[in-house]
Amino acid sequence: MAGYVVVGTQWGDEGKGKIVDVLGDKVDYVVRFQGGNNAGHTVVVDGKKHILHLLPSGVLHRQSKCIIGPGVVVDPFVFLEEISVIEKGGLNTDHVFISERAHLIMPYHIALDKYQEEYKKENKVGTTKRGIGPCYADKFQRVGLRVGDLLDFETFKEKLTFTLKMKNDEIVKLYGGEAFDLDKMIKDFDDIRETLLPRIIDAVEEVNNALDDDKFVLFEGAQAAMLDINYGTYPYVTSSSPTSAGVCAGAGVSPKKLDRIVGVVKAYSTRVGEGPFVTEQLNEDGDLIRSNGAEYGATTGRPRRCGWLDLVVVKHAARINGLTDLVITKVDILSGIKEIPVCVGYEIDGKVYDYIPASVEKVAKAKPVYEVYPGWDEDISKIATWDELPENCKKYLKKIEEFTNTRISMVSVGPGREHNIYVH
Ligand code: 2SA
Ligand code: GDP
Ligand code: MG
Repeated sequence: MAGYVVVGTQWGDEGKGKIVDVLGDKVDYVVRFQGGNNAGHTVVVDGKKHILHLLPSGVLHRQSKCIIGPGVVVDPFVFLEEISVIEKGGLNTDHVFISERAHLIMPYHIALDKYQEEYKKENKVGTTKRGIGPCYADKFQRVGLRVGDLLDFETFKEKLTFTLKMKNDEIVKLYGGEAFDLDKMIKDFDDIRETLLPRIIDAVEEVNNALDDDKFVLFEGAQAAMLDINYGTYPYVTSSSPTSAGVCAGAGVSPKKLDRIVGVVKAYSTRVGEGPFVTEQLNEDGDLIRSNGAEYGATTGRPRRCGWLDLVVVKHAARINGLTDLVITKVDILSGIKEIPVCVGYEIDGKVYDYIPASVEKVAKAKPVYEVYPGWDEDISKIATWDELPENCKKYLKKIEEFTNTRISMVSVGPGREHNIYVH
């Protein structure tokens, strides 16, 4: 039995998609457990770029079963669109399934995401506007519709009739928006229902049986620790738990079944959306990282905010996830930078913290305490072994291991499947 978890340790976009794909030729199952099509996971195969939003990044490997798990929120129209793009690219998608328990992102969730962001004005979160927050809110308010409801369309219609009235009231009365038409929505779902039905499964049974049968199951996180609803910079977070604990809740598996918990760390920091970002570089250093690293949102195209590596953040992620391994990505992007600062503490009102305070107001006031590392000039993107890496690059990586007390098992030096250095 092997249960592996791959999670983001910063604010997302660390390269989780690439890492899942690299492991993908060995795994039997790839399971998403939280989030939805807010994710943008980029996989580059033979120079061709695939951006996955809802489908697990294992989808390009025919042998692994890909499961959209119970804790995911599913926009069924986006799902079918993504399936169609993959199939048009000549790949098969018969191995992709959705949990009965996953919640449906409905058209009114997408509308509400937009209305709520506009209403909040300067307090907006900077969401991807894919309906994620409103869908999770309905789940917890216990008025959500689930993928499994589509199996019995009469019940689906009854539930939708009740919920849509409630949602239309909010849209019209609070936001002055236009009400959604019930009959049209029923027809739109009826049109796609038959196509979806063969893919709807009891994922809790399937995944637990697979683990019991000694299969290799990879749980693919979306977003990251600092966007976690409980442990991120609340309220500038997403609405789910992108951590190893989220795997247990969102895939229905015991923590005892998780053998390795791999945290993906980008060699510098980026953030999309609002919220504090202690090492942000609003200057030519930040611009250089953005252009060299092509740091633009894989879902929305938004320019990502860029800054130096924040080890206080990565240590927080190591702790709350119980990371067993680190994978460091985009180390190649730092080549040519003369001196590379690394944040090892937060100074807040005269006190130095080596952990993330709970209060977002405190984090917003934090001044980074930096250690500066000498850079390297060499292009490292063709390097295949640890020994060949420039000495200064090794020192930089060793600092990450030492500060987080977690071993590095892989270093990624380019976007392709072949750009990896295996360390242990
Ligand atoms: P949401 O839409 O409710 O989940 O937004 C809440 C916050 O979570 C952030 N978030 C993300 N941050 C980084 N990457 C994400 N995926 C895309 C990508 C983002 C994009 O791969 O680049 O294209 O803009 C992602 N998804 C959610 C979001 O920015 C809010 O701060
Ligand atoms: P994810 O959301 O964590 O899967 O990450 P994204 O796909 O949103 O963003 C990561 C970007 O960096 C993608 O364009 C990847 O192709 C690219 N990438 C991943 N690893 C590396 C690497 O080691 N070096 C370089 N240069 N690019 C990488
Ligand atoms: Mg991404």
